[in-house]
Amino acid sequence: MPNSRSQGRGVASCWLISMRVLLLSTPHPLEESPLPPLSLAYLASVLIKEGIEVKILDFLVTQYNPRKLRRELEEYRPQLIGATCVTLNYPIARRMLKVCKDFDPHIFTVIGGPHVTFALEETLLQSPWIDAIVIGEGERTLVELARAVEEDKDIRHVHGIAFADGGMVVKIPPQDHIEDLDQLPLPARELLPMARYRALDTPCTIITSRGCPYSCIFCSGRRMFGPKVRFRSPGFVVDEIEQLQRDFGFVRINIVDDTFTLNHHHTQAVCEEMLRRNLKIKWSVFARVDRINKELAQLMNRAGCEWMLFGVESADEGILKTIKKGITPGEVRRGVKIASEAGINVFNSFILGLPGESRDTALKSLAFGDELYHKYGAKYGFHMLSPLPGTEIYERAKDYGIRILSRNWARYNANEPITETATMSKEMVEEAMSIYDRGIEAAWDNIKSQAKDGDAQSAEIIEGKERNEFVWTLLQGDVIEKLGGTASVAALNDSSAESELAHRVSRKLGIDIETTQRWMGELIAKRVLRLESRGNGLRWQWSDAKKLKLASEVTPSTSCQV
Ligand code: B12
Repeated sequence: MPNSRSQGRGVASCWLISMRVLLLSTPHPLEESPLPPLSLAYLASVLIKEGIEVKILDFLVTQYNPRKLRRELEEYRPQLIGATCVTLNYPIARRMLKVCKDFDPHIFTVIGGPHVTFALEETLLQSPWIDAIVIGEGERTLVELARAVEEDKDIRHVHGIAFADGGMVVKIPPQDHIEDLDQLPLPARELLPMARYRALDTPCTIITSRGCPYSCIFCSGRRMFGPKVRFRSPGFVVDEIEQLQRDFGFVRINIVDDTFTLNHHHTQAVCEEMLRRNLKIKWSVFARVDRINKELAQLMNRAGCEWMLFGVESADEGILKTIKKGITPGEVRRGVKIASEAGINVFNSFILGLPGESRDTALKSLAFGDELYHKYGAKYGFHMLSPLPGTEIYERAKDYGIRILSRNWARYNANEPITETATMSKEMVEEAMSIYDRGIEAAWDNIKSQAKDGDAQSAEIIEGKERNEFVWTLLQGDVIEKLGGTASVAALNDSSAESELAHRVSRKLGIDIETTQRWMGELIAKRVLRLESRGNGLRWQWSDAKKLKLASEVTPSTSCQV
């Protein structure tokens, strides 16, 4: 059994002293487009429903360093800590949990998400400070686990976990999937620093179904949430969208279902409900080229669908067959045409380095992306194959002729070559990628020169990018937290306080004062940044909702058992 379990904790058996859970999101770079972590918001919501106290430390949009984490632990004193990660930020997640365990060996540490679910042995045996992995869908399991830890019970009774015991990994039988997703409370986004995401202008994530019936060999989706797709009721989905608009001020939504257009009846019902309530919100979805038709695309467009992302993966029919994608280039042309003619922006996503890839097939894919761009205005992106744990391509790499060159998970970011095929070396993958990159650079140079020639739209694109990098620096450095204190004299009127802050930020970041003032002014006008009284003084703050939801604020579902 893990160490902390056998040592026991004096307070655990009395629920008068509430169980405290801390959830951690793991940093990743701006290029990976940070979005509010839905996983943690869902996990927090079910814990709260059970009367368990929860706090989320979201290190995607706040500064992470071990000292800061230790300070938070000192203040919050959690009994259980859960971290989420994907493959590329797993190395940071495990180090964060080590900081927690070193801080207090009695804290029960747990990790979940699509990487560790399929890397049980390695995770547990190489990180003895991780007490358990929650496998797959996490809500039910985490509640059971938190109860077991709270009551000092044997965690062997908790379905859906794995832990190390005497150098062996014990895997407890899986938890049933949540059949009726409507039973889940709304994600507890009020515990997330949502104002920071709004400052970054990201869309807000929402999910309307879980599960995927397809068996693409490069994706672990089907095994993560099961092949049977479970749908939320359209009414609840749209209630949530309304809440995102009303309570959090989002104007764009990213629907993160594996395939939002899988079941047309469901897609149609969600769109019709949005139209019935006259929601003015823009949204994007992941879809499949073979799961779209003209009527549906037109309805989606009317309901606010702005972007549709298709996984095209390759232009080569043979490769598409090998990877079990179940689509043909002909279907891609048809799907892209339908969506774009309906007025939806299309983004086609390709993968370089798939089984059977050669210079010819890679060039064919690059040309295909270009063709669809010129015909339909469809944007496109290329990633390099990352053979992720839990995927068939990872487990049967040899059979597929894939040579895996690196086991450093941090490199599994799909932006560097970590595999080769018999006909496509790492260098050739890089070379094909550089053709794509050169295209992007040329497009960017074009925007810059148009901006120079006075084109307002191009200038706004450039300014938008720079503004976003500025906001990202503010967030990543906790700059407002460090510089936001205001001398009371200056704070007598808001505009002098604003100017004082802008000067400090300008000096700190080395950005000219006019630009800093303009960008800070925009954040203040958007109300994501505001002046608040703190103790005797005033302080600039991100306008986040309250961070801590106490168990006492919700109906307790249990009582003290002393
Ligand atoms: C939205 C999304 C993104 C967004 C935002 C990611 C984010 N951090 O929120 C963006 C566009 C930025 C993105 C980027 C990338 N993504 Co992405 N993304 C998704 C997507 C579509 C939805 C994620 C989501 O919100 N799901 C809904 C929630 C409820 O599910 P969940 O996150 O899995 O959480 C549940 C369980 O995993 C578990 N759980 C998770 N964490 C924890 C923690 C604890 C303590 C516990 C107990 C349980 C638990 O319980 C949760 C509730 O049931 C998923 C596919 C999918 N359908 O999940 C891919 C997915 C997560 N992405 C994936 C990948 C590969 C990437 C990229 C590497 C892509 C790239 N560069 O090409 C980058 C990596 C960026 C990063 N570091 O996150 C893979 C991850 C596989 C892996 N092993 O890493 C997925 C699974 C897609 C796939 N099937 O291949 N992604």
